[in-house]
Amino acid sequence: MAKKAPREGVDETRLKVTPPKTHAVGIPAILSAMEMSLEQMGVVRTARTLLRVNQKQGFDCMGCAWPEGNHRHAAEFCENGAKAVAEEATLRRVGPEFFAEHSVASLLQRDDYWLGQQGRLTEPMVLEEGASHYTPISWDAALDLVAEALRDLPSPDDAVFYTSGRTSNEAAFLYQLLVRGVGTNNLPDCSNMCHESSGSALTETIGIGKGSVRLEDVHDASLILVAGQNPGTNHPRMLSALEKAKRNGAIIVAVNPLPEAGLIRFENPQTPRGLLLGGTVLADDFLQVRLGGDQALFQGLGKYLLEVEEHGRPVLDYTFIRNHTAGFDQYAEHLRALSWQTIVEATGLPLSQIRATGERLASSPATVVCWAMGLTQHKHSVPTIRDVVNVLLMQGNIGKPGAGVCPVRGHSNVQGDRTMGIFERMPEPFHAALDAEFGFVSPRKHGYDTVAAIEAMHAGRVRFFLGMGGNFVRATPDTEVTEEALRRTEMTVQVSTKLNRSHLITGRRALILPTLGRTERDVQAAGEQRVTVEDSMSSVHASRGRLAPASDSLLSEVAIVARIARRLFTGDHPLPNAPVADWAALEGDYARVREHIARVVPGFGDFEKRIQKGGSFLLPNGARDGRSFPTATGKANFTANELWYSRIPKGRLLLQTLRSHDQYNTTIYGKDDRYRGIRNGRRVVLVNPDDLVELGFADGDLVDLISEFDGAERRAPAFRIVAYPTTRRNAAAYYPETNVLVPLNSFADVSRTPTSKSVVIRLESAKEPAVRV
Ligand SMILES: Nc1nc2c(c(=O)[nH]1)N[C@H]1C(S)=C(S)[C@@H](COP(=O)(O)OP(=O)(O)OC[C@H]3O[C@@H](n4cnc5c(=O)[nH]c(N)nc54)[C@H](O)[C@@H]3O)O[C@H]1N2
Ligand SMILES: Nc1nc2c(c(=O)[nH]1)N[C@H]1C(S)=C(S)[C@@H](COP(=O)(O)OP(=O)(O)OC[C@H]3O[C@@H](n4cnc5c(=O)[nH]c(N)nc54)[C@H](O)[C@@H]3O)O[C@H]1N2
Ligand SMILES: [Mo]
Repeated sequence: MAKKAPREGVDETRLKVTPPKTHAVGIPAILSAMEMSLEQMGVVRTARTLLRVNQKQGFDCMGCAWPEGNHRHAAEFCENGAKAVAEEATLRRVGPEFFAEHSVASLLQRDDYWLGQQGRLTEPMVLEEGASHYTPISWDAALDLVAEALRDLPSPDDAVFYTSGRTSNEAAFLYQLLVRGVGTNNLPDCSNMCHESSGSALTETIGIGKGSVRLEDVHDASLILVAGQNPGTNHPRMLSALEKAKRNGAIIVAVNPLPEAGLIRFENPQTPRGLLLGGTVLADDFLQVRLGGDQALFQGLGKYLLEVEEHGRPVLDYTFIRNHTAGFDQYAEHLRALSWQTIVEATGLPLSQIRATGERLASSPATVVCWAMGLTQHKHSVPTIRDVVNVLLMQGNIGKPGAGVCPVRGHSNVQGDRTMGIFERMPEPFHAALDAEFGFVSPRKHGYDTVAAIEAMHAGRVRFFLGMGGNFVRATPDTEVTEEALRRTEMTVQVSTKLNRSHLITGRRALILPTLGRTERDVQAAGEQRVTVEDSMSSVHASRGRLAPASDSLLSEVAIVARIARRLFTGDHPLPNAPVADWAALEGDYARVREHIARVVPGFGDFEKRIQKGGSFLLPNGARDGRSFPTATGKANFTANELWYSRIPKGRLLLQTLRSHDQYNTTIYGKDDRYRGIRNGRRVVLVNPDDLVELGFADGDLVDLISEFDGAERRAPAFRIVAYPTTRRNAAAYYPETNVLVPLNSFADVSRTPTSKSVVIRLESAKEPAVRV
């Protein structure tokens, strides 16, 4: 039942399918996590590690960005959090002997799962031009190479600096300073592929690109809509908050093309009740919407509220609308002109169900809407999220207890990284404060986001790429194009904890710089260090690892950045316009970094004091704290958004690319997806049984997936069909295997997030038999 973590690959020809589960967590989850933890870490390390997850003096779990709350359970346990920890705290090692044994070419034959299972990186490694193998290199020599490459750039904009969302505030702050000191804003990050659409829509409408709720608001809400999110797998601790809300009387409505287990029933491992009695039924209603039908749904909900109001039953909060918002009349006009028939067609939902949900809203005094990738990765994601905001604004559901917008972030510090300046177009006040603090002039020209960075690399306009964490080549769309893009650079550098494919698809020269993970002790000149992170609800707290580092040769991310900066900005030949900082002191004592942050980033006054003894603090949020909305109009903005939805051509399906229960983004823990009943394989495509009949295929058939966009075809070979209760004409398959199908030039309007949840595909009988990797 529970899965192991073998070193070898999995033979996917032995794939098994059983009916999907109707509930989440419970005993199987604990067993699964414990088994993987014991395999990877052994008994003592498992106990020591899992007891420290999300405790006030412990480390922040890397599993997700869901907040911890003030009252912590003895083991703030979550299966997938435990797996994320085991993946990092593993006792397996990838050292120089490993690289001597395996050529890059042979490693390229392995899949993401196998690569990740080999263990932690231990030494800096270099891949010289034309070499077949990585070889060891000293830290000094490696960092000299990086500095030389950056000094030699014809223009600072010829370098790209990626960030993934595990990087701490301290490392991220120094990193963006380094990059801006080099002279560019080319700071693409994982957020570009993730919640960028949320940030774009929320900044325009409520004046801050973050959520407006605290954890207590979720507990106290009367109605919670969970749209485009699979918390049972990706934010398991959120289920506890939903359960609590439920006990307080909340109604929960799930909006999803898939009947996801966690939303249907939840067995809370923290309470005996959850383990013994079969758990809580979480979702009162399940709206099985079409992919990309959410904009229509929210416009429909707005239309319902408006109609009720206009029939004489007061459901809108006109005091709020008058005092705090702009644009209501145009929005109402737009809703009146919209036909119910269009809404029904676009959502695929019965009118009665939309109206019943409208009625739930009408009678709710406080509503929260939560969402994740199901809303952010479509062409019309930004207008979709604006329409979520519209509905909440109608009833004054922003900036009052138990109500608000709740974009649920993914990576544990992705929100903090953005607060620290990891963004290709930070607002002017940030630049001004940075310049004043460090006595230089940071560049104002906007940099590349992820899509632009790949395009520029592909066009041969980028010489240097550095990845601060993450797995750029697997996380990004259009795998073949992206791989070619990276190969066209002069040098690729990856600061990483674990081996992944981004170490294998390289520029002419490549470096692996192994770094400390969150679970590990970080000792510097001034002693043991803490770092800080910001969760999905803008709460900042410290994180401190306790385990012995995976190897004596690891440097922290802070140290790596500081040492590159010293080489570039100090000594006999500093780069012109260098930021002025005592880099050695910053490396030696992260409290010194926090002093700078406190002076540059609003809301971090008294930073050091506020994170003492496990303390946390909320960053200011005008929308949440005082219904003040720093937008262009000075008010919260209603927006009238043209309704858009996918028209799927005949004989085609719309594919969403999503996560299984056994992965963390591009890190594959195993090849099972327990809740969806899939074992022993990932190359599956979930299709509605009626569509299979129509298309002339059957469960178990092996097919190629072919995406069609702008006249170009992309093929992902050999996927096994699984008949699955997804919405008609909507298919699902796992990322990253299907990234090859996501076109680079298909991205969301405004936010430019790749449309990973809406790829038009057709199925063809497989040309080749199943691949064994
Ligand atoms: N264990 C684990 N935890 C994780 C991660 C992980 O990979 N593994 N990743 C982390 C990261 S970076 C992120 S961003 C989050 C991701 O968290 P999620 O967003 O939950 O992740 P996905 O698997 O992409 O799931 C998308 C969900 O939206 C639904 N969906 C897809 N399209 C639509 C649509 O058009 N409308 C609606 N209403 N629903 C739709 C899908 O059926 C699915 O349930 O999780 C974070 N936490
Ligand atoms: N098709 C499709 N594509 C997607 C998505 C999708 O739903 N569909 N989702 C998108 C989303 S939401 C996201 S967030 C991105 C994720 O994109 P990334 O953040 O780039 O990918 P991860 O898989 O999280 O990165 C894993 C790697 O990070 C490194 N790592 C782990 N911990 C640390 C650390 O503490 N420090 C450092 N330096 N390195 C570390 C390890 O080497 C590991 O191999 O993918 C996006 N791509
Ligand atoms: Mo994400």
